[in-house]
Amino acid sequence: MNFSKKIKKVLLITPPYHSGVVESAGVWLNVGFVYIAGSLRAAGYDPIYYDAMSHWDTLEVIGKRIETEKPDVVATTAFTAGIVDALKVLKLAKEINSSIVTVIGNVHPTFCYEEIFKDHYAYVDFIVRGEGEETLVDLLNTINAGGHISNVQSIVYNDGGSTVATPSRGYIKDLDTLPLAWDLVEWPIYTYKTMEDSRLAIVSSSRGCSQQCSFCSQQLFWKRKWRGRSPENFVGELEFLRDKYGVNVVMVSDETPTLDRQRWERILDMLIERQVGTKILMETRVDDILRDEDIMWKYQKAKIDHVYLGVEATTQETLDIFKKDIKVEQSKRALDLINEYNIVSETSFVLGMPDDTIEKIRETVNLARYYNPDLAFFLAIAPWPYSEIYPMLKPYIEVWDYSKYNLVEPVVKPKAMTLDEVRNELGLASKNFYMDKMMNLERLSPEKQEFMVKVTKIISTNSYLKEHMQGDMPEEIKKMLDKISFKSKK
Ligand code: B12
Ligand code: SF4
Repeated sequence: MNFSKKIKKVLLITPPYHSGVVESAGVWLNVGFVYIAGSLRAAGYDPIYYDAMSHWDTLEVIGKRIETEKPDVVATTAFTAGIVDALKVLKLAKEINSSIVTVIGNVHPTFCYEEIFKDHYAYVDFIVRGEGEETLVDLLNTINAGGHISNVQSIVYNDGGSTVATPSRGYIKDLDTLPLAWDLVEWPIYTYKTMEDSRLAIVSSSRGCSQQCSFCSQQLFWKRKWRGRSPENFVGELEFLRDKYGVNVVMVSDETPTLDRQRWERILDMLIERQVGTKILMETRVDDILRDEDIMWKYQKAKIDHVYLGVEATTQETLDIFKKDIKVEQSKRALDLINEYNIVSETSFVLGMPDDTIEKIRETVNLARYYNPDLAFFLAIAPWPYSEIYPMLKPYIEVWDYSKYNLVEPVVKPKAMTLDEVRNELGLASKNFYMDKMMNLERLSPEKQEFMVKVTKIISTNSYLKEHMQGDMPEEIKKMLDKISFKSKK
């Protein structure tokens, strides 16, 4: 491989991929790129953070930006559903200027690098596997020094027709040492739609997950290892973002921020003592919430606003297939606890498994009502090709286009259902769940009532969601929404 010019400018581009659903709730930044840009800059490079996804930019617009910026490197990122569009970005970069070095990272390329090089080697120079900060800097330094790229750990490249994967590097030991390029973020676009005057950030307090859910990628990506930032470092960052950029709501990107109880409690204490005031949206595990029953009041006082628990299934049989190490009753209790403290409770149910039937799915929806989260997401199982459950799902896959592997579109055909039937049932599940919520609004606290009305309005006005929920909300719900919003304006 021969790279003639010195690398300085690195254009980090998020792929123009949209699954529509989460994006209706807010505009979300890419914290992975904020980390990568921070490390590149500390090593003397000139990174540009370009969130084409959040701008809803087309390939044409992206092309113009590449032409204007004239970068030495174009780098992008892809989980499985985003890989098709991410590869289009790299192809475009090479078409504009074949001397641009192209790089891709994140979970899908980390595992599916052979497939990528088999079909797309003409425009993908490097894949970075695993954590990107040290590897990308090492790669670019090696190219600039004219060194042997085979000495760079955790990369994959094409060498005269064969794919070379170098040995994996260890994980970054101290996450507190990583610089973040927050100043490169275009802050005004990032908002959370259910909150007025919001400025939304995504912040990472830890990396990794110690569980082994068979459908999930994260346990494999982090090899079931977990590392946390110190409470001082993390809480300090929330204060910095609040004071410098006006961030008043953050999503914590962690798989399990609560894993180390001592660290987590210290974070809560600091958030309370220092009156940080930033609203926090987070996910965690059922067992950690049960463990924390005695300090749930601290969650509330620390302004934890939403807790998402991956319940995933309502029968013990499916929980066992998913290797979800929880019991049905534990999930119910954990959601009750979150509700007791007036925190918005969210959960998801993964449906469309090979043995699912219309009756079974409807039963799940009834059980979802019994669980009583404020928000429930009825997801279509996505057969990520590197997941543990993949061999079991493979015979039932009917759609091979990765861009549909987004938990929204059904791609696995149950034995006794068509894909259209699964799509229909998922839509009905959401519609019925939220209608039920609206009919029983008075059971919720005033804060939650207001929140649910805003959410239902987003659902009923978003054309993409409307389509997925099998048509419009009934007239009585629409009238009710108008009436309630009139009341809350007064
Ligand atoms: C934040 C987040 C989002 C944000 C994304 C914001 C954005 N602008 O990117 C939002 C809310 C929009 C989102 C949406 C979706 N998401 Co999401 N999301 C996450 C979440 C919670 C955190 C990701 C994160 O920020 N991690 C922290 C950073 C520091 O780590 P990182 O991103 O992995 O980056 C590091 C490395 O991967 C690597 N790296 C990554 N990219 C690159 C690129 C280069 C060049 C290099 C060198 C290195 C590198 O270096 C980084 C630093 O070390 C994860 C779950 C989780 N806990 O990780 C799910 C997750 C990534 N999402 C997932 C999915 C499925 C989706 C949706 C399809 C869901 C849906 N149906 O709507 C959508 C699709 C997006 C869309 N546009 O429609 C799945 C992907 C599964 C898979 N294996 O494919 C995950 C893993 C959740 C899960 N457990 O299933 N998501
Ligand atoms: S679903 Fe959640 S708990 Fe399970 S492996 Fe993935 S990130 Fe971990």
